[in-house]
Amino acid sequence: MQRPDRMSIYIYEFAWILPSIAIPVAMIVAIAISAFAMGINVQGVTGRIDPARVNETPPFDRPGLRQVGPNRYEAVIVAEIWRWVAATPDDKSRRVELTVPRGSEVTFIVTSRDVIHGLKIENTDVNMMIIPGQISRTTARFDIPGDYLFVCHEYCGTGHHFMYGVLHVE
Ligand SMILES: [Cu+2]
Repeated sequence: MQRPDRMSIYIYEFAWILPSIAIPVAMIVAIAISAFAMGINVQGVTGRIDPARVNETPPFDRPGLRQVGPNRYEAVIVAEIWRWVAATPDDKSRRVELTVPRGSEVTFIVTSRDVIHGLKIENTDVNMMIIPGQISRTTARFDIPGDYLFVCHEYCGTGHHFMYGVLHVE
């Protein structure tokens, strides 16, 4: 093997340097293509809201579940430390329970009043960041009866583990 002088790089060194630059570059290109060319974005963000005026801003002035068509429901939910509000703003119960018939399509419209939360509903694709100032929206279909736990999946303070509710599918 050739003895290296100050300016040369061993071929083995180069074999590691090249992929350690090429792999991150390829990943950044892949993220840019998926975000800008294919339009793949974080689930749900559909609008902006003044987080200080959640109570006065529709639809969050009337949180809760409502039927909007045959087998179609809208669940308007406000996240705050440390509960999901899906009833009148003065309802102090920590646990939210929503009930829909089997085969329902439920659109979740969610925002946060204070800090960053996350909404994850078990056994569904619903997995959204709930960020103050943003309205997150997603739709899921519930064909299998049962209780679907929904939780906050973004650590939001000491009461984070209390932040859960249940969607009953009858
Ligand atoms: Cu949390």
